[in-house]
This record gives sequence, structure tokens and C-alpha cells, in this order.
Amino acid sequence: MQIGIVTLFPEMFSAISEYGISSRAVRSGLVKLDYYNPRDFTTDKHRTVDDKPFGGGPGMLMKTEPLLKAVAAAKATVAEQGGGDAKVIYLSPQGRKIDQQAVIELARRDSMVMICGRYQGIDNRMLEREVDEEWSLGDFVISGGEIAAMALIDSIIRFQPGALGDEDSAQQDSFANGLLHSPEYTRPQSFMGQDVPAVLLSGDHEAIRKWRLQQSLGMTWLKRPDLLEAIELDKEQEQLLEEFKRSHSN
Ligand code: 9D3
Repeated sequence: MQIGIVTLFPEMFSAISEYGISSRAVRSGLVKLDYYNPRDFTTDKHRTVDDKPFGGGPGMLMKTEPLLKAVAAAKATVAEQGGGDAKVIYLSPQGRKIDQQAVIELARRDSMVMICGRYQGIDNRMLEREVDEEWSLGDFVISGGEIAAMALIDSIIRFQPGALGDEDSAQQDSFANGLLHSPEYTRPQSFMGQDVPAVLLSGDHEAIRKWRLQQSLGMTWLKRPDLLEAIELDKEQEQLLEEFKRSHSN
């Protein structure tokens, strides 16, 4: 997958290109990240990348001309390198909220261009003419699109075949089945007087599977009941959740 990233702060992306699972995917060529800095497309002495909003008010907008040139360069490079007609994604607080299903769909594409906004964002005509999709992390404010783009790219990478070892399969992730994961334990077996649940030491794989499924259902019921609304439980799941609720009210 090829991703052209339009950003005033390409150095920030070292957080994904130099660390962990995402860095392996980048180094192995599974994902190619290219940066287009509007500042490199300025023509004035001060390399200006911000501009005043018409009508006044606080804050600045991204200056249109360098931004437009950076987006054009990103699209041209993707097309040149066989990425086809890349959709332009704008990370923005007005966007659709990103969830695991959205990531799965985005991860199927061969290429995309991401615009990271700064200041108060971009000119509305730029939005209408150049942007195909707007995506958001959710209803809270961050200072620009870079951290959102990195979160999205990191998550997309997890769905690229070969990016994960089999001990860390995206299919096994929390949310893959619409439920939260069951609690996990590591050594020591006894920690400040609290023992690891005995079933996990039993070696009885069927009992462990059932316990984990029940915990998964119970934790989702307690912490994220909205997720339960969105899925259909099978007979076994219904029964395990009922049993959890009964023992919880005791
Ligand atoms: C004065 C109005 N501004 C503050 C409420 C609007 C505003 C402009 C630019 C708010 C945030 C930003 C910068 N944010 C992003 O670029 C961004 C973002 C976010 O703030 N929250 C969740 N997801 C995203 S994706 C990009």
C-alpha cells in the first residue's frame, strides 16, 4: 500500500516509521509512506504556510496555494508509481468517526492521500474540490491531523497481510468479534494476595475457552453495553452472559 501524506510536520511520523510493528511494515516495503510538505511548495521569502480567514475571527487557516500544490504532487506520485486513482482523505474534527470496520475497508485499498490539517483547518473550496472523504478520531479536540493520520495508518498496517506475527493476529483483536477481550494474566501467579483464576492454570482448553468467552461477554456488558446492542449473541453466548449477570448481582 502506498500512502502520500500532506503535512507541515513530516518528522512526527517517525512515531510510526521508527517504532514497533508499523516500522517493520514500512522497512519491509509492505507500506510506503511519502511526505509532501506544503512549506516546500511556497514561493515567498518567508515560506508562508498560513493565511487569515476572510470575515475575520481568531486563528489562521492553511494557506491554499502551497497546500493545493502539495496535494497535486502527492496524487501525481501515487499515480506514477501505479497506485491508481488515490482517494484524498482529510483528517478533520468534522469527519466520520473511525472504527474497526472503517479501517478494514480502508486497508483494502492500494493507495491513498492523507491531508493533515493545522491551525483552524483548510479553505472550504479546497475541501469541496480536493477531498473525497473526511475522517475523525472522535469528538475531542487535538491540534492537527498528524496524530489522527498516524493512528489510522498504524491500524491500517495491522490489516496488511504479513504485518503481524500469528501470536498477534488482527483477527484475534478486541472488536474483531464485536466484544471486549477477556482479562489476561501473567506472572507472578500470586500478586499482592490475588491469584490468577484457577481455570487458566487447569490445562482444560475447553473450560478456558468458555471462561474467556464468558468474561469477554461480561466485561462488554459492564464496560461497553453499546457494543452488545450491535451484535447478535448465539445460544452459548446468551447462556454464558446470563450466568455472568446472575453471579454479578450476588
Ligand atoms: C475554533 C474551532 N476549532 C476548535 C474547536 C476547530 C478545530 C480546528 C482544527 C478543532 C481542531 C482542529 C485540529 N484537529 C484536527 O485536525 C483533527 C481532529 C480532532 O481535533 N479531533 C478528532 N479527530 C481529528 S482528525 C483531525
